[in-house]
Amino acid sequence: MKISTAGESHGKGLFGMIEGLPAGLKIDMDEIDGYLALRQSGYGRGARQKIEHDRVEILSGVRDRVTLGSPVTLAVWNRDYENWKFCMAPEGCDTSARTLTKVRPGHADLTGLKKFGGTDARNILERASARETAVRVAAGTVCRQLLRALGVEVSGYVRSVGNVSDEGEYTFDALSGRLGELFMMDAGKQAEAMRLIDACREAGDTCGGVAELRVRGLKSGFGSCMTYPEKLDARLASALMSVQAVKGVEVGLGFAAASRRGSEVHDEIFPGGDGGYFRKTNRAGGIEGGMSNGEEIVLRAAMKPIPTLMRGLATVDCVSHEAVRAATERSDVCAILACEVVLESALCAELAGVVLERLGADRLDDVKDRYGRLPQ
Ligand code: EPS
Repeated sequence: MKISTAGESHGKGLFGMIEGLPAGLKIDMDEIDGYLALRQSGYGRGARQKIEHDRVEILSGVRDRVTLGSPVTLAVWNRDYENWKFCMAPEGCDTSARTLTKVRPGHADLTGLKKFGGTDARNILERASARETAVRVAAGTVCRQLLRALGVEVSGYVRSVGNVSDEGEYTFDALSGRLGELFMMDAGKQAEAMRLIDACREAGDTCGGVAELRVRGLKSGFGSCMTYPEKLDARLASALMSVQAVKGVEVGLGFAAASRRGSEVHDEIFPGGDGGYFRKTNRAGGIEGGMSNGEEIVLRAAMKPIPTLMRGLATVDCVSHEAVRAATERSDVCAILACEVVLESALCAELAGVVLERLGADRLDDVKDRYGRLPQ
């Protein structure tokens, strides 16, 4: 399975193509729209989300809500394009309008200009913007539906916002109780996090956070210890790191494992009654030797603060070469909830690819049959 996306933040829309989905998968478009709406929500978001009401349109690969086995093309149209087509239209427009030359530290602006040429960072930021993640969520939700057909579920929550951190441990079932404003689990912590976001907004600043992702129901043996590119942890970390603003990924105990002794890290194995095995702990986060071991997969991803600060950091205007304050486009103060939704989607997409590589991808019934015959 291969997924590619296209589209600019203020262009006509965002587009995605999924190749290699099996025929026979029922597509729930309401669920896709539901995740698109979730991606737009969360405490600390900016004015753009009041303009957009993201919905998916399926352009190919699906007939009467069931996949055909042909490439599935998805579109999420930008309502804001109406306000931008004078300077964004592919058919011809005024490219001297809405230029961005006061490049933002931490954004793709300056490095993108060095790489692709020119002095208008609009040409860079339009694609680098996290607006692209709308169609990633649409494609990821299709993949979520494929995984669900096999009994594999993906969920997650927000563990921290800035320096407000929840050190609790939660069961997979408990995650359905994540709180609406920031997807945190603890109401007290979430109230504290909201106060932090308010303080950042007042100071013209931004803040990031950490999301925890979980996968339940994935059988053992996905990924491989035999070659580097097949290692499941490497593949999932790569998928999560590809999400805008993500700066770190942990699997299971992650960095904390390095400061503990082996006896406090590895999950001891016990004989199960039916000739199987069981563990009392899951510090490995469900992956050993680059393969799923049948336990829940546990991943964490750290999002940096968004680089568009309303107070503008020190920078250089790339036309005048004078020291200035960075451009201040409208901006989110904190988008950790949106990032969590995108991370779940990126995880669903990568996992669906891993599963189909092992089980084939012509007909969903065959995929289900083969999955059902695998050991736990
Ligand atoms: C985003 C849309 C963008 C930004 C944000 C995410 O809309 P606009 O640029 O029109 O305000 O709000 O993008 C960025 C964080 C960024 O750095 O570009 C969205 O839909 O998620």
